[in-house]
Order: sequence, then C-alpha cells, then structure tokens
Amino acid sequence: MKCLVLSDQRLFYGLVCRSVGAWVTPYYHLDKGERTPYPDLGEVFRGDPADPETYRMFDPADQYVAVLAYAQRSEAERVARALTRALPQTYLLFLSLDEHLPESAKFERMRARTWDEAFGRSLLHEIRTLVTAWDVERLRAVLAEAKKIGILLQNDPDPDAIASGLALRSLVNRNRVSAPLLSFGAVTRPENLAMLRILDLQVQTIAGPKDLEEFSHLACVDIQPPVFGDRLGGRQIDVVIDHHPEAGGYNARFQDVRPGYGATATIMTEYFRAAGIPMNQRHATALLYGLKTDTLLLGRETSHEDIEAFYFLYRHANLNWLRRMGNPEIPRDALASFGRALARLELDDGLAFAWIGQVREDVIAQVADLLLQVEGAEWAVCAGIAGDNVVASVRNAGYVRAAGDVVKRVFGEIGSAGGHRTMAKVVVPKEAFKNRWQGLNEKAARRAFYGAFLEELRRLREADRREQPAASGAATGAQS
Ligand SMILES: [Mn+2]
Repeated sequence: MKCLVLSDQRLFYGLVCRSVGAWVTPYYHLDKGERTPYPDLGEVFRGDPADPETYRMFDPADQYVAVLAYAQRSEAERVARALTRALPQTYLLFLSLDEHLPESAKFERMRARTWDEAFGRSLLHEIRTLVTAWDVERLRAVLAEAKKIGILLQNDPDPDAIASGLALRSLVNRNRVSAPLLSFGAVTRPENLAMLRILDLQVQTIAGPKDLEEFSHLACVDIQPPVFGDRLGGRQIDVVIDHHPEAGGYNARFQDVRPGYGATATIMTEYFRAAGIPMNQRHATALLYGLKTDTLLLGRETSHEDIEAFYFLYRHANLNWLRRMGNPEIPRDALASFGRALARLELDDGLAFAWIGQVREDVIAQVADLLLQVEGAEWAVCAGIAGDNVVASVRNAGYVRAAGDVVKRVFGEIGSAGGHRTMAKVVVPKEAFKNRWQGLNEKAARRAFYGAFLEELRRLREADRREQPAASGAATGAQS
C-alpha cells in the first residue's frame, strides 16, 4: 500500500524512512524546489499539501494510508481535508502532541497518537540501554580485581536465583571455580534439582562465615544481605542485584535493586542485551526458567520489562530442556519400586502413604506430589532411603494445619524436619530411624507415619473441630 508521509518537521522523515518500508511504500511530501533532507529518502511529491491538486499523481480509486505529523492541529486538519478530498480512500494516522491532535471522529478512518505513544517507549528504551550498559561496566570494575568471587543465593535457591547467579558469573568472565554459586541451604525442590542437572550447574552449600573466608569478593543475587543476618559474619558485600523490596541497612559497592521487576533474571537479561553479550542457549534457558517460575508464567507481579525479557529469552532458549525442567524425569530404575509402592498404597483417615525404598532423593518429593492427587487424600507422605537418611516428603491439601509444624512436632527430636504450610520434609539418619521404629523398611516406616504422625493429625483435626463455631460446624475447610 502507498503511504503518504506529510510533516512540517523534516526530522520526522528521517524517523520513518527506514522503519515502514517493509509493509508500505512511502511517498514524502516536500515543498516546491525543496532539497531532499535525506539523500536516499525515496519517492517524493511536491506542492501545497493543503491543495487537493497536489495529489494529482495518485489514482483516487486506490487505497492509501497517510501519516500526518504537524505541530499545529489547524494545519494538520487543513492538509487532511485536502488529502481526503483528492483521495477519498485514505486511512489517516495523526501524530503530534496531545493538544494538537484532531478529535477522534473528526475524519473517517483516522487514528490519532501522541509522539510518546508512538515512539516514547523505544526512545526510553534506548536511554535505559545506554545507562544499563554503563551499569555493567561498573559491575565489572567492582569485581575486576577479585581473586575469587562468592555468589550468594538464598537458602534452597530457586531457579531465578540460580539463573541470575550463572548470568552474573558469565558477565564478569568467571567460571564455577573462580565464582561458585553458594547457599546456606541445599537445593531441594525436584524441579530445581532437575534444572541443575540439565544445565550442568552446581550450588555449593556453606555453613557459616568461615566458609566465606576464601572469597575476596561477595555478591548477593536475588537476595539482599540483611536476610542472611549474622551468617555473613559482618563481611562487606560487593555486589547486590535483586528484585525484592529494598531492604536497607547495608552498603554494597554495586547495588541494583528493582522491586518493580518480577524476577532478577529480567535484570540480568537487560545486562546481557545492553552490554551486547551474546546470549547462549544455556543462559537463555536458565533465565527464562527463572523468570517463568518467579512470575508464575507472567501471571504474578509482572512488569513490561519482564515481558520484554521473556520475549527475548524465548527466542534463544532450548524449549526441550525447559520442558524437562518443568516435569522432572523419573529414573527408569525407580519406576519398578514406584509401581510396587503405588500398588500397596495405603490411605487411612485421609493420609496417603507410600514407601519407595532406596531411591534418588528428589523422586520422593515427586511421588508425594502424586499421592496428594489420590482421591480422598488430605495428607500425602512418601518415604524412602536416600544416602544415609530416611527421607520423607509430606504434603497437605492446604486447608489443614501447616505441614511444617506437624513434622517438626513428630520428628523434630530425632532428625531435621521443617517446611511450609503445604509441604514439608523429614530427614532422619538411618541409624536413628532404625532405633526408634525397630527397622529400616516399609513396616517401620508405616509405624512411623501411621503411629505418632497420624495421631498428631487426628489431634489437630479434633482441636480444629472444637474451635469451629457451632453454626459453621460443617465447614472444616477453613484456612489456617
Ligand atoms: Mn526472584
């Protein structure tokens, strides 16, 4: 389609001459005898734009689109009137400042946009990219002299933290030896373990300030130093990059905290793009997975920047890896014990239980998730042996008492137990388990979970019932 471009600001011709060509053929209006402002502008037409005669070279039977960018509304309207009289089948796009745009129904087939609506975002983007590129330079300068960098992630780091840590390491040209990812708690969620496995990533577990001594520099990613309390032993943190609310009370040499962002992965993606660093498949997949999980697939606390980053990462990521991370694979040799366990699955008083024997630790959590889908299950427990421990994953449907509290009360004394409201984990050393429940097998595990554990659930349920006001006695599904 032919596109007539008319403006009293010649700069505008430069703005459009390279950007609309793919879809329309532009014809620029110039005054009689006026020199072409850009040498390779393309087709031009000349004359008084407010005179219908000026458009004689165009066939009035054809369809056109015209872009009119005039500083004054009166001028824009005068030109539009002449133009539509000569070429009645013309779509009109007006661009100007808000107060100089024609009212929306002034002409047929028209659209009026302000300059900032049409170009503002991309101009702002350019300014921000410029600043971000220098942020990356500053970041690199802060870590340039580092002998060894510790990249600190939250406890039980999530994909956003892991991906952002990986991205930071690459931005400053380090590797897993000179800049390891550190956490005060191991990665436990099966999806996150799958991410580490598929992308060949390691997170090193550390215990306290002593473990930080070997690092000349420390960076906090997807978290801010105050969250660690005194576990940092008062160490100076050099770099903080995060999207959680500003914590305050600390001073880092490089600090970039953007609470409006849905993920730290978005900040890291902007660093890569602004600094012109190629995004490889591994980085893109990690960052996309981090962004996806932190924003619940862009459903929660998502900014325009997150969507921009998502769009960019999506084109560079390996979607097959991504799919495998979202649905962690079950090892083949675990399937047999799965089958046996599920066949003997017990469901008593709302508690679904399965013992799956010796197995990779994350499989236990996967089976627990599955058990919670069993009809009639309010609680699900899957237990097995992983390494030197008996490990159990506990799930509840979310409307009964907190899973973490229950496991702590029952298992807190002989092992480590804890978790959130709807999921919890129990780790008991094999020996301690054997002594307490007279064995290290399915029978003993059943004793453990159908003994004290079920007892505790019954007690809680009874307590809930007593707390319920008589009128709503039937509603046992109250949120706790
Ligand atoms: Mn995050």
